[in-house]
Amino acid sequence: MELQRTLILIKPDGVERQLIGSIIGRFEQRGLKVVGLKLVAVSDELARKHYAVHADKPFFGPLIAYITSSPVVAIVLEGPDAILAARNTIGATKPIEAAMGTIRGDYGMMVGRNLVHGSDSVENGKAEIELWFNESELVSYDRAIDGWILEK
Ligand code: DAT
Ligand code: MG
Repeated sequence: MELQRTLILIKPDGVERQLIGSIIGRFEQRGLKVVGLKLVAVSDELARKHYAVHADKPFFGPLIAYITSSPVVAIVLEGPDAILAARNTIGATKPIEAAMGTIRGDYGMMVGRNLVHGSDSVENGKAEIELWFNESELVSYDRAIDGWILEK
């Protein structure tokens, strides 16, 4: 197992439906550590950069409108195989197809309102974390001592 970081977004529907605590709780209960956390009013520019790989898809316009429609919670999670652990906690892209017990399976119905984003690879995770966070906004967790490394 590899210690990884992943970028999680609680999208506008999750924030509007007051599911922030429930959603973060799912990740915490699994054992993933929060090493970055903030509420962000997403600019059109940030949204377009984040979803650049989908720029030529028919759903790109609505996707950008959705992600900029109210604040999102941006989170960096760390843990063993964090990318896969988080993706499996989130569930399939289409909530209708997501397994019960996953965030999308338990809270959603529509692909355009699927509550959470999670990075899909280590490489994309690194790029997304760089896009959403400054280094100074992140902390490190030392599993050997089971404690935070705080730079003072
Ligand atoms: P995921 O968010 O599971 O990584 P993705 O990266 O393929 O899924 O797509 C990004 C977002 O775009 C997804 O969360 C919701 C939206 N989306 C994807 N496929 C869609 C579709 N067929 N119709 C409408 N929206 C879609
Ligand atoms: Mg994706």
